[in-house]
Amino acid sequence: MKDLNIGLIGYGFMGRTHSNAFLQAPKFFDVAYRPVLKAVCARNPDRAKSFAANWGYESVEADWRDIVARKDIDLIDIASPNDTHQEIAVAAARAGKMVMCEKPLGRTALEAKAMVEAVEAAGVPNSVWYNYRRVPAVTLIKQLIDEGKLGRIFHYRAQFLQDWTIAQDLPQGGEGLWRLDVSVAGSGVTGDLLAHCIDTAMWLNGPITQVSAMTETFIKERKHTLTGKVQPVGIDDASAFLCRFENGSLAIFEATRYARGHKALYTLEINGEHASARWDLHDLHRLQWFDHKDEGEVRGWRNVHITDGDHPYMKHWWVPGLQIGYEHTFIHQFADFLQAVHTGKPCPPTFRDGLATDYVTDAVLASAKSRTWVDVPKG
Ligand code: SOE
Repeated sequence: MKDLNIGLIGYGFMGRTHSNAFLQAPKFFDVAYRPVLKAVCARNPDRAKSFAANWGYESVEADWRDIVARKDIDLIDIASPNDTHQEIAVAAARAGKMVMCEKPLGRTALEAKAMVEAVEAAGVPNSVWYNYRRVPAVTLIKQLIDEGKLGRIFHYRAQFLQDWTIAQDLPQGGEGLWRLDVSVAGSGVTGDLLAHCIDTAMWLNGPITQVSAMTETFIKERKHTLTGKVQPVGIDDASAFLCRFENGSLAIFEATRYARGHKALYTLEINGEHASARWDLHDLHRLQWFDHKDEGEVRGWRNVHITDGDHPYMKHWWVPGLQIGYEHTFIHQFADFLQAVHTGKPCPPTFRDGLATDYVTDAVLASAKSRTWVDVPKG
């Protein structure tokens, strides 16, 4: 089996989910490559060293340019804050490396476009970690739609609700809180949470053509961790939009970090002519399914436990009835990525798919600002 040498940039929450995927994928899936955790790069050398020791990275680099320049690295994985994505991805592609990147691809579609051009010009495998596509129940919804089980689609709705930024005295910026600093994150919940909902939605239901949005920043000033000064908050704390899909269906999306009591409640529902499907991240191994063809007497919403061997990805795990969780979505994506590299096929969501999502998030922010409907540019 050939080695596939990985250089990881960033060691936060996402660095951990990705590292776990690199280690687990070959243990559960038949893959053509042996992932080798060659190097990790991060700003804090002591933390980088202990991260490397914990996950089994062979070496530590202080500057991402040194990892990109290394001849013994095949894949650059970007798990660092959003403001670093473009520069690293473009340099990695130019150096002929495969590139995987945390979502959102760029802080703006303009950044994402440069990244798409770089990977496509270099012809290197690429993928964006929109992991929720690979929850087995969500993958199953995609299969059911593709099989025509829902028929014509009328509605799509999605929410991603959190409550971790309600405290007035929570600072912005720095490690762990860069998501609150607009210069680093690019936007607030639009790029962080709605982007997930949009990626899944366009995968399931096709392109979004027009949006009408509203956003709000509830806490206008926060102390900045790096400067120690109280500074204006530039991110959107809450974001909601209506939209139209190319297939004629209508949708409503909402994301917030101010929904007291909700920690990471991603829900989606799609309503078709014949059937409807619903999914909830807090119960991620279940598909809620309504089929109008069922006999009237027993017709109703079914709650299907997606743990059987014939459900997507599940034959690779335990035995029917035993469920899997959040971390497995990353393992699935990495196993699919290795298979795609082996067969020379793309591993969606590719950077081009990530750009399509960034076009929508840009349009959402533009619409909220202008208080008008905004057309989404075609990829
Ligand atoms: C934010 O809290 C966050 O960690 C996102 O950045 C992730 O993408 C999402 O999956 C969970 O929430």
